[in-house]
Amino acid sequence: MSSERRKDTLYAIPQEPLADFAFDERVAAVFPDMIRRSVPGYGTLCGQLGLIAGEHAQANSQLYDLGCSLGAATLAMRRRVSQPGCRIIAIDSSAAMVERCRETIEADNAPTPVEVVCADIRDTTIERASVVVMNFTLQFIEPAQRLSLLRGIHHGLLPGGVLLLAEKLCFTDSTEQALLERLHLAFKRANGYSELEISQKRSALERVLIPDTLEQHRTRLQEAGFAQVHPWFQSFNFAALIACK
Ligand code: GEK
Repeated sequence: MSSERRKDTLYAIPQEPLADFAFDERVAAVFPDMIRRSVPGYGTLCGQLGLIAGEHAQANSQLYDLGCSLGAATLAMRRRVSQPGCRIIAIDSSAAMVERCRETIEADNAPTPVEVVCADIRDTTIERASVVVMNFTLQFIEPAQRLSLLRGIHHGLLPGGVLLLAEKLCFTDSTEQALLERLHLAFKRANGYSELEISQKRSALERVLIPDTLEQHRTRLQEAGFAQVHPWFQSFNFAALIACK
């Protein structure tokens, strides 16, 4: 069965001990279903991201998808980029994701060339970039390493280049945190996840996915050199920003 149709039941039965969440073969096999049922607004966000990339792509430049997973953002960009001489570089450190991503990209016939690379984005040099996408990936990077990663991205962007950053957020205001977290839980329940699945996934992610507040993102992006930072989308506790060089 293709990964497009496989249901995420990874946390449906009790797991003891419960291992930290990892982007392994089991996750890659159910990833489209997992992300669609877990991240509110994901489909809308990917579509609009393609449109924004199309608006900012510069002729003869590179577009990056950092933490590409199965290439949803890469495909969204590829379908919208019409400028000549563009190339998309999709990078992920999970071999299981990269293998499936390559198959998806090969099956797509939009003309912009795509290179899918298995690498750690912390070791990647960004060059001649007009658009860099980091869709729900910075949250998996050690917090102490986030600023230097963003500095590298800023350095590799051309004048007028943009970083499209999407992340799960946390909030300093406890009422806002409680409300948006409750709505996210309701979203997962409405998408068929059981209480056991929700609580086991949450525990597995606890040490792996560390969210920041919108203010932390803004401050860090400015410190990395970005001249302007604008939120352009939010669904519950998930948001997308555009940071302009
Ligand atoms: C999407 N952007 O569908 N280097 C490279 N890849 C990494 C690293 C790293 N250091 N750390 C994590 N990853 C995608 C969704 S998922 C988000 C991105 C989620 C990769 C990891 O292997 C995984 O594929 C991806 O970042 C995060 O729009 O599952 O919530």
